Amino acid sequence: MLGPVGVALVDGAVGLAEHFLNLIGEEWAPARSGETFEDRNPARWSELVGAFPQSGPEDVDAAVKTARAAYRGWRATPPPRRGEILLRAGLFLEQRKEELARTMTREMGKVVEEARGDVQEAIDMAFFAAGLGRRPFGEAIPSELPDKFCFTWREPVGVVGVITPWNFPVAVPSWKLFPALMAGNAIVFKPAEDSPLCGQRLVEVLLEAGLPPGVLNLVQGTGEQAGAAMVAHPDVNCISFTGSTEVGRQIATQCGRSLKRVGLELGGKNAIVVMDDADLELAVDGAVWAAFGTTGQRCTAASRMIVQRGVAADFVDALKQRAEGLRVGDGLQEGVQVGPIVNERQLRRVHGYTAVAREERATVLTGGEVLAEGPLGEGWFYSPTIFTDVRPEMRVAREEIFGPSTSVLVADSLEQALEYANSTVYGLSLSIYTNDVRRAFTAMRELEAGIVYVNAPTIGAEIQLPFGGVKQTGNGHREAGSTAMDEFTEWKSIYVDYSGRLQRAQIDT
Ligand code: UN1
Repeated sequence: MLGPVGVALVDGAVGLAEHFLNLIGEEWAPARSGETFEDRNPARWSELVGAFPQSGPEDVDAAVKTARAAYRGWRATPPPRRGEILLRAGLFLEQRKEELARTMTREMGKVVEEARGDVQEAIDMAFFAAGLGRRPFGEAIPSELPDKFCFTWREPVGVVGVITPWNFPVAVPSWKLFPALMAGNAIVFKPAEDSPLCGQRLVEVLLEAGLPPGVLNLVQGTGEQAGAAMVAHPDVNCISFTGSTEVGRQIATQCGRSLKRVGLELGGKNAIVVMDDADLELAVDGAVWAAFGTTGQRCTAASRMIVQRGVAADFVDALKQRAEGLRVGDGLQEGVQVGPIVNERQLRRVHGYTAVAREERATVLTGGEVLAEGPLGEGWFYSPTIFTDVRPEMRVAREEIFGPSTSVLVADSLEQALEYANSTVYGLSLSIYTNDVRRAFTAMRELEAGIVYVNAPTIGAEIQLPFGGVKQTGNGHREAGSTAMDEFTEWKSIYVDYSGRLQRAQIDT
């Protein structure tokens, strides 16, 4: 039995939990149904973070109507003014970085140092998005005809439904909320049910920074109820979703029927390629960080190591030693490097893949165990796990695990390593360690991914570059960077003819 002790006891004390609310316009309100769900600390499941509204279609409908009403005014607000609000939000986030990071660790488990990084990513995004308000919103383009002026302009899409995951509970929402707001959209925001408090804190910061009421509405709940209601709502113009490929596919199917715009950031099966000329110590450092950092719960996590045969044994030995030396525990404790898995379902899923690895006759070199001794028994912990003797066709080499488990594949050449790297349906982040400039540039060209790293691991994207993937990692959108507003804007092309006569394009010269 995986269940930690003490849950039943504390379940009895639910009435003592702090109750949080939705935000619809200016009003903080419970779900219409009155139902709630619990948010618990994955490192100590008996610890209740709070109870949150279990929202349904009625709550979503109220939020969408409110957003629609606020939209006109916000859309008419000059972009530099919108930017000033985002700038202030970034400054507030800076002030509250520590507090928010600790809330994050309690709520979803990542070690506090990484939680600080998560908040920092949102701060960076706030400052970046704020600056966009004073950057061009379009282009002046010459006309083929005299006395005719042409330009383009970005317009908001309207009401945007933002559905975000728990693994980057402040950073990922910031990639969506800040550019969508900068673009002049109104928003209904549903944070993941495993990180509702981080979502609420982010909303509070934006309100304090001066965002007019109604422009950003918060609806807590599950994907099945609140999320689905947003996707189905006829007056939501765009859905921006980060999560699993499976759910993304369902959302895209539904949005396709009504031709609703949809931006998807989905799964990954990222790999680090290590060539025999690489700096092996550097590669092992990168591998440990990308495979086990954030307990492997990143869409950019490296869950495959593709190592050239000549260095495979040394690499694997070093990786095993490092994995076994990692300190697993409560992310708020000093020195802990690997926090818990977010919830029991995910822990079972991760452990399930160890069984799959065994069935497929891979070797479980280290780890592969639910950790339940002493205080670890109070939460959802898993040992850093390495599978060896893995072939590219095995499920553990193809499917996203989203936990601290990584597979080592051995390749004979650069060509084979790149083929293995590209052999999944995903294409988010791929990396190569080599000191050979020819190999590096060949890899940059051939790797099928939205993000490629050379001599750095698969994690560590910075917000001023586009973020997103190819193949089934998404549907072509990129967040952040120069593309930040693309998902949330429509282009308008405007032609002004001041010649005073009819001028026919393509005909009159
Ligand atoms: C994610 O895993 O959803 O590059 C985002 C990185 C982070 C973002 C990860 N900056 O790993």
